[in-house]
Amino acid sequence: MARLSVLVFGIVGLWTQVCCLENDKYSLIRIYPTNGTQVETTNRFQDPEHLIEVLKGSRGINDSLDLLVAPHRINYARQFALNNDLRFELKQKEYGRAFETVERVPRRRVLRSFSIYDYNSYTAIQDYLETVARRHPELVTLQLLGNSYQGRRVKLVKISANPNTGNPIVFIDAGIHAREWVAPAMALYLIYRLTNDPEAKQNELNGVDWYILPVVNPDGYEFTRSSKANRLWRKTRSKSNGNCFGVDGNRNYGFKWAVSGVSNNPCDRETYAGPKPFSEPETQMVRNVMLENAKRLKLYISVHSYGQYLVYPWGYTGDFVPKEWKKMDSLARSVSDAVQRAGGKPFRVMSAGKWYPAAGGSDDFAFGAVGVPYSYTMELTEGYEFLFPERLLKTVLPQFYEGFRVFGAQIKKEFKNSRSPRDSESVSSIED
Ligand code: 0X9
Ligand code: ZN
Repeated sequence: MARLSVLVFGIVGLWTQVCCLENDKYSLIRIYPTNGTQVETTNRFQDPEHLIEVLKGSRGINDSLDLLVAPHRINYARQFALNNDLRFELKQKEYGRAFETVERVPRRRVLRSFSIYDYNSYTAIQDYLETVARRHPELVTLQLLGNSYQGRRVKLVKISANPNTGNPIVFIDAGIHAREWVAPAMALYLIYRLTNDPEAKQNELNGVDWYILPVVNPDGYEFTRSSKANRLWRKTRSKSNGNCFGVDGNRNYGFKWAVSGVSNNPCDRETYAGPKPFSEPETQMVRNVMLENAKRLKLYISVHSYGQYLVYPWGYTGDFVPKEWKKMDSLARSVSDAVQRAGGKPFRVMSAGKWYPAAGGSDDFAFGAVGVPYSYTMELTEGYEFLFPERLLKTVLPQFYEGFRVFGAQIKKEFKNSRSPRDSESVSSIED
């Protein structure tokens, strides 16, 4: 009998760990810290009964801790807020149902053809990239970077009107965080416009090469598509010693690794930094692109969601900014203005660490270790969190594109034909 009850409780425990998001009856609760100590308190929150799932940690003062809570645990969460003098908000009852109202269920679209304004499967995305490369061989090359942890092939899209001139490079990646679907959608739209828009050849591609990696973390991306229960997964899918999965790719880069804003617990759903820097094949691939192109790489942008932020180094600390901060800040503000002129919402612009300090991000690595002069994390969309409605992609992607055009124009103005003698030597030796 004792053994049976252990078994039953074990199964129930396991069920609650893996299945809780499946339950449509769970509510979304938000808890708001209003000072630094409260931020730390909120981020220590844990439910001993495992009936509350932390969806998102607080990223700073007035940024909420988001919880998914079983109906009979709402009072536990409320009490936690009361005890710590935190604002409590029951944001949405039966949050699970929201998934179906804002996004179509992935399964239903298996047989549909690819659309740039849809959230597409990784396979459909790969097929699209191959098609683009076939249709525009004079502009596009695909470079196989390697395989993800689960063996998915990862390809870099290189768009260049003049691959041999040694143009400055803009490198954009997206989708390191699995649940942030709008980011890969943005990267694909960028590829679409740069290769289809006749104006792009005259402008964006004139003197600048664009390297785009639309889905850095395909295993995580496919996991979030596999069921409603997994929709809010953030990390990679590598397996650690215990029974826990994944590393936060944006805490895994080898610059000031793990000095702030990370978890050391592999079972933490959000910010586990990994067993060592660059433990993940996915972050290794991005690192390699940066290092191989270090000299020509002038702008790096990592696309994420949510909240409309455009932030620059340092991310690992909010105590100071690099001496070059003003240039990055003012370019970000011009980008934001362009998006606004196109009808979009403005970006909040600041250093990432002033927003909330978190080390091991790709933006800090690009700027601090590789020496890329302009480096950003771009957080897209406001108002829908991670479930940005597919039907709105048509509206926002073209607006954001106007921001990317401003980025490109600045890189062209500042770096076109400004190769150092060493740079031209290496270019001519390639041509030889
Ligand atoms: O925390 C992150 O990794 C990014 N936000 S997200 O909600 N998409 O997870 C922000 C990263 C900013 N950059 C650094 N802290 N280095
Ligand atoms: Zn992210």
